[in-house]
Amino acid sequence: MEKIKTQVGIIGAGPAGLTLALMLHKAGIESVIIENRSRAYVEGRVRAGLLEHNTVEVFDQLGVAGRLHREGIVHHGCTIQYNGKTQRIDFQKFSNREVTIYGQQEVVKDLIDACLERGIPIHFETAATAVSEQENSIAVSFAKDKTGEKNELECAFVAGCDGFHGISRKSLPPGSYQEYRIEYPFSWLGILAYSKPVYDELIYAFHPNGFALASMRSKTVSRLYLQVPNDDKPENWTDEQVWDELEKRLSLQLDRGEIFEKSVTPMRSFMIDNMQNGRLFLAGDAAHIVPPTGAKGLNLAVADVYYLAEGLVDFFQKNDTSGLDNYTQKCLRRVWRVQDFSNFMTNLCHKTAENGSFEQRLQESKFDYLCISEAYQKTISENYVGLPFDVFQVAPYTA
Ligand code: RFL
Ligand code: PHB
Repeated sequence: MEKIKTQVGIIGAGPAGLTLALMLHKAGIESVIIENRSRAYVEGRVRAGLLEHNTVEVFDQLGVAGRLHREGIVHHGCTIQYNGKTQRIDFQKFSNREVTIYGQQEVVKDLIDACLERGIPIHFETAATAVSEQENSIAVSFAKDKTGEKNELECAFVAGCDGFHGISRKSLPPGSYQEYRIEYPFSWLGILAYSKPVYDELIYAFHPNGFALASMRSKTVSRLYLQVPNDDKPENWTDEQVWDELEKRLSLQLDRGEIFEKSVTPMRSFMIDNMQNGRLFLAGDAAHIVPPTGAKGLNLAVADVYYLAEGLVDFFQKNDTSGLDNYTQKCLRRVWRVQDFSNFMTNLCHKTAENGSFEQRLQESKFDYLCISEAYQKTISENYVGLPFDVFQVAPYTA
């Protein structure tokens, strides 16, 4: 049996776990990351693409944003479209902040490189199997894939950054949290294609056939999504059908290049209202999922670990536990804001009701109001670019 000791054990080498490890390292705090997948798998997983201003600032402070600034694409607005009518949301005018398009795979590659360069150990293909609190420490049991041998990581604290399907949330005592969940009756069919984006900024489009989103990864790679039924599969769609439907819903003629990735993602809102038990702290998708319409999941994961790192640094440097004590409350304020915004964007842009129904007319009226009201545009803008971290420093209320 292998036994490793460190100050903070981190389960999961996604954006949350990797960013936390780098923040702690900057403050001289040791950590070890345990990741059940291989490095190639984690670096190849296709997911998010849009980074908030806050997230880029964090990566700048950690000294990992060199390639991001060279290859990322800065956007100062986006377009919301309803039945072909468009309204631009001007981030610069309303929020004086911007967003950056840079694939999550690239973020993860940069973070892994930085961790390994800085001597932060990452154990790939190693699954955490249990978390157990001891008298003055906490231990993560882990198994190396092929041997099945039981090993232990002993730490002062554990950060559960192991995503929605991880073990950390399941390690919280039953009854110590309330769960909130919406399963939407639709999914996203997402493609990556060698196709020149014919649009400068993202387009979120409602169409009577359903939602479509036009995003990008570079000047030669487009990322596009279509609303599809929940039981739909990538193999149900030929490339030609995908392009036809995208062009129809976006009211655009696209560059029909080679599609090299096609997958279906279910849409859900999920969260628990407690992100800590004793020495175990949850962060990122382990504690909450948002539908991707607001482009918030990765950004929220980075916000969680920003607060968690603050609390851990205060503990190790000043023996001050207040940041850790308030961790859940600080995170939840932001999580609820992001849940509301992601749900709002989802309902605004997707086909959720029959065309011509009362609900669809209300949706149309929201879009109509959006075109008239700068106040409404500002509300969308400030949520979309991300509210600053310090806005959520103090818990506003106790439920
Ligand atoms: P992750 O990225 O899921 O990482 C968790 C890691 O934990 C590992 N793991 C374990 N390791 C050891 N032992 C175990 N028992 C383990 N169980 C799991 C996993 O292998 C994995 O490596 O969670 P994290 O770090 O919290 O990051 C969250 C983000 O990945 C996620 O929220 C975003 O991808 C969501 N998202 C978007 N977020 C944005 O901010 N902007 C976007 O534009 C955006 N677009 C998207 C998205 C997600 C999408 N999909 C596919 C869900 C678009 C899509 C289509
Ligand atoms: C993406 O580029 O993958 C992306 C962008 C914005 C979203 C969701 C996904 O809202």
